[in-house]
Amino acid sequence: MPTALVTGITGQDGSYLAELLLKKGYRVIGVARRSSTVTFERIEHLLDDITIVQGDLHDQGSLLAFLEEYKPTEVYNLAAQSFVPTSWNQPALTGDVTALGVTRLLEAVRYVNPRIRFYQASSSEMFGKVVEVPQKETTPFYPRSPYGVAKMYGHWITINYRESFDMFAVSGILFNHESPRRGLEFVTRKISNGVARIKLGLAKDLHLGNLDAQRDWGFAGDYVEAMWLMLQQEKPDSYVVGTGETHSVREFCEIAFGYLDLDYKKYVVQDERFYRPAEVDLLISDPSKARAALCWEPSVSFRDLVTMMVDSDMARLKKG
Ligand code: NAP
Ligand code: F7E
Repeated sequence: MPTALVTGITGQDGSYLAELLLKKGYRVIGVARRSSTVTFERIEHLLDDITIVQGDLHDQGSLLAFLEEYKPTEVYNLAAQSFVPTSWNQPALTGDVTALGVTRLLEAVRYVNPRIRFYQASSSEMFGKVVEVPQKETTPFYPRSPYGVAKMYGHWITINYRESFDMFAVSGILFNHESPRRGLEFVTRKISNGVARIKLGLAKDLHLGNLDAQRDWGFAGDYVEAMWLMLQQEKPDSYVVGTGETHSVREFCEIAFGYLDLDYKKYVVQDERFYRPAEVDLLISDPSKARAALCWEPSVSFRDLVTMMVDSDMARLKKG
């Protein structure tokens, strides 16, 4: 039975990846940081089948200890301070976890067993103020937030360890991916939850920032399959993963509200508090390399993603 270790197991992607790995017959070791409240909401249904170890990307010793104890053959580094606006409020923490944390984990892998296959969760936020449309593996980066800058460091240190130490270190440059398990502060889930609350009479309006920002949004369940595929290739590499389509926040609102027979213009309030000091206006992927090399295809359309998220929030709120 192969063993995979996943950091960020309590996050959106960690939960889908754990499900996928279990289905494929892996023993799954999930790294969770200590917290005074329970953070296992997304993986509660998996707790009998996975092993949770306490660790933190700030803490080198904890990373070494669980690699030595569980001897994984694959390590997926999904842990990060991943919310872009927080990265302006806590830029040093974001750099420490999202950038330097990658080095700590790579170092631990190098010392314990450099043959371990390593996945780094890189991000389309690195493209930022895009210099090429659509964006592919060779597109130069121009990050627009401390988060984007930190992810660039993580991306390059992964490539550097691949080249310096001949490690199987892979960087997946994933475009936005969403699901009913997305954190409530990200715009897609904020909208699906917001519209459901309005429909059920629990809220009167929804305050959002820039409605014109465009993103290449896919379904998270599809994207964890791409992560796994990257670690099954003959050689380590970097891959862009996205749908190749882009949609605005406004379009997301139109579909989400329209699906519940509401007109978003009557409920959405544009609120300066949710604008960013520097915006990423347009992201759209060219995922040709991943499609050809990994035979990876997204399975959920934009419209189905929006309605899936609205349905899920409606059902959850109705249950109380
Ligand atoms: P998420 O839901 O925010 O999950 C982040 C995970 O990191 C959580 O499990 C969190 O634990 C953990 N974490 C935070 N700080 C940590 C620390 N110091 N030590 C150990 N664990 C820590 O993010 P996601 O959407 O699943 O994304 C997974 C990864 O992909 C992240 O690295 C993200 O930056 C990257 N990414 C995401 C997207 C996307 O669209 N979702 C696109 C490209 C790249 P707690 O539960 O304790 O907070
Ligand atoms: O914002 C606009 C906002 O916070 C998307 C992370 O997973 O994907 C995510 O980062 C867009 C931005 O995601 C609100 O200005 C408008 O243009 O959902 P988001 P993000 O910043 O794209 C990348 C790939 C990652 O790697 C990150 O970890 O929506 N927007 N109004 C808003 N955004 C939020 N959050 N809230 C609003 O009210």
